[in-house]
Amino acid sequence: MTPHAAEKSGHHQAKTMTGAEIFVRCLIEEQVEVVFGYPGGATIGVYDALRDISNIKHVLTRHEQGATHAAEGYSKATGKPGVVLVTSGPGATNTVTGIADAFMDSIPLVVFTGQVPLRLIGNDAFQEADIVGITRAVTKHNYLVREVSELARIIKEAFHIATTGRPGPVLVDLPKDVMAQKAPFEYPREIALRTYIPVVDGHLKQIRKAAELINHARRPVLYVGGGTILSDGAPELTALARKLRCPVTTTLHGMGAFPETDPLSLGMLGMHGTWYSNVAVNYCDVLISVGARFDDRVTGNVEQFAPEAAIIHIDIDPAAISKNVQVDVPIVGDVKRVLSRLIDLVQPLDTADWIATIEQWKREHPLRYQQGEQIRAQQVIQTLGNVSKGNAVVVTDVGQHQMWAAQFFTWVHPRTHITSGGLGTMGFSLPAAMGAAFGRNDLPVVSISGDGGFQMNSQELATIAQHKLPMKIFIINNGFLGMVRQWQELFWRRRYSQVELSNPDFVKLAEAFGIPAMRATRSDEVEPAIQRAFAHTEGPILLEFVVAKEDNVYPMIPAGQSVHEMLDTPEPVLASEGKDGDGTTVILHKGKPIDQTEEHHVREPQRV
Ligand SMILES: Cc1ncc(C[n+]2csc(CCOP(=O)(O)OP(=O)(O)O)c2C)c(N)n1
Ligand SMILES: [Mg+2]
Repeated sequence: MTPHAAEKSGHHQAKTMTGAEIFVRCLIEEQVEVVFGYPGGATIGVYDALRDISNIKHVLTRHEQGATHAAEGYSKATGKPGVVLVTSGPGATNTVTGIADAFMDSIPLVVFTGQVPLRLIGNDAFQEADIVGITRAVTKHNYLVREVSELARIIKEAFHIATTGRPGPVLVDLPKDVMAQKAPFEYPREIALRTYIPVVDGHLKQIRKAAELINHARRPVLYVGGGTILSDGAPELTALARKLRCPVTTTLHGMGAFPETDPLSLGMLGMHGTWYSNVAVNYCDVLISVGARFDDRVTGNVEQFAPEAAIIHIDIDPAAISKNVQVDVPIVGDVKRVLSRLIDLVQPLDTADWIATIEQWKREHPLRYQQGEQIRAQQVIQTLGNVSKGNAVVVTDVGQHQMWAAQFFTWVHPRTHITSGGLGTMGFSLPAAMGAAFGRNDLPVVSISGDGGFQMNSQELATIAQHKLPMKIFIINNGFLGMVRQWQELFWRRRYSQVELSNPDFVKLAEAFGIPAMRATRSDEVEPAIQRAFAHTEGPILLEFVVAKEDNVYPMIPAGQSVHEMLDTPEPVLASEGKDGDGTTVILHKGKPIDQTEEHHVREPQRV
């Protein structure tokens, strides 16, 4: 039989069913386990078809934004695509922030939206929104299904496009009448997209060029982004760094790709990165960028970023190459595959001098904070790291607490750090952590929000309580939109404008949802509270930490500036963790104490 004839006869045998039934069958074919959604008039038929399906769990969130962020968290924690189903009009527009967030952070989502019947489209029908038009700029691709006979092919393509190449969100708009029409169902086995064929194997000539550069490096740095984790390339990256003896700095999304317990780790770079990672990038002679995109929060002033370095850039997305920073050796391909080839072509390097210089910088400029009776957010995060030993999925929101979490937790595993990096969406953490908790039960899931961001999606406490998800929900309450307050303090002469918050009683709020909750207000209450939260495994628990109101995140490279304008932590680096005159203690993070008699200036590395 010719393939064509086989297809034809297949169609003859295929069972005829409604669009709604086809939709459900397609999800089963894609092995979708969880759908986050919210029903409405335009999707009532689809929800009817979902009702009797037991192998797909539908999670009814309390807001469509919650559904989209939950799907993102689920995807980031598991590596599987996140699936969302909402109704037309407001249901669809409520997903836009989450879709834009997933687009910026390359998260594979397939978002299904209900739509008014085809003949009403463009008529300002009740609950009509042109969601395909609205989301064009924030989706990797989107579809309006016009014929029920196209539905299965479109769904197959949507999952393929979302999950391959540089991952991203794909939206499929489902008109109500199309979903009621009938067609024979057969799930396509092949994808035929002539204009979409991502390159996964890097060009061997380019990989050889990169190896040549690396083999002559004296001061190399690996600059590692989220693409490394998305490609499951963390083991290859770690092996490469150790073979080369090359220091590793990660972006906000790269954290977990390389264990921070390794002496080669420099922690995060960029605006709120460690002092020594930014200085190392400034002096490096070869910068190996792996699945990172030279975001402005990393580079600051691009003219002065890694000024002495030849730059190698490994990325699956050809559009990301030389977009922000001109690179010397681009390699388009999947990080995991490119690294596994590169590793055989490079030799161990003599980086002993370089590493000794960096060690000195680490001693002189560690991450640190001064601890008194009042709680500081840094203490909460560091204690969480110690109690969990890095064995937790930590989902942060946006603001100061997000940066402190990046700095003061010790990240060791890929897919344990989840945050909104590209879009910077307040309100992300609670629903994203909820999604992660639906996908993972091997590790505890911790949501950390500021008092501002928590209130943006706190309605999801109801979903969390309903499903008794064993989540630990932390609120870092500083009574301020802290990050904006910090900028107003530092760059707007402390003219505070609309940054002070009058908050509800978060403990009572949690209790109203049936979630046990505790408040800590003194530094000696932090560890016991976190211990208690980790001992509580039956359902969710919420902890509110009342922290210093006006505290700043350091180091800081002001926006658009360079490493030369970096503000280090103003607090002293003491020789030991002793009590200071004012009853406070200086606590270092991942840094060894130094002898205070040493001079404090940037030691320039020897150039060879
Ligand atoms: C949806 C949204 N609106 C506004 C902002 C701008 N913004 C960035 S950080 C921040 C303050 C966050 O305050 P909070 O949640 O209390 O966290 P904190 O900085 O105090 O830790 C604001 C308003 C944003 N990132 N997202
Ligand atoms: Mg706050």
